[in-house]
Amino acid sequence: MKLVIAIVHDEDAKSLLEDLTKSEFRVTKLASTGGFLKAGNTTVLVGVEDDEIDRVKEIIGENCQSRKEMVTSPAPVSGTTGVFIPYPVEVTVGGATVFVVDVEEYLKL
Ligand code: 2BA
Repeated sequence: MKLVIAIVHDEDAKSLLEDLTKSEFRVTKLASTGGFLKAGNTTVLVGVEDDEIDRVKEIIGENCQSRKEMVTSPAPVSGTTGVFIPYPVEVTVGGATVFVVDVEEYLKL
């Protein structure tokens, strides 16, 4: 058995959860925050049998788009003043960041 951990954009989470549950996967949604943008994102946990992994990855791919986001980064005004001004930098986020890990035990107690 595997655990799929997918970090996705908040806007993609609703349709992703709908499609996963429609396909009878069991899903947990966690509210999370990206360390770089410090903005909210969604982490989705899916416990699946090994032969279902490809279908889960497919559903994630179908629902998650990449997006351009702006982040403000400080830059020195000059090398010697020590004064920094913020300037916008564009980063590409996602579609989805996906980890697949082995599950040692799956228990319902
Ligand atoms: P954030 O950490 O907020 O990162 C948002 C986007 O900023 C990243 O998109 C990437 O394009 C850029 N970025 C992140 N760290 C950077 C850095 N040190 N220098 C330059 N650019 C950087 P994605 O790579 O698609 O990641 C989206 C979200 O997935 C991340 O949000 C984070 O919450 C998660 N994530 C990505 N890779 C991860 C990893 N190896 N471990 C844990 N979480 C990860």
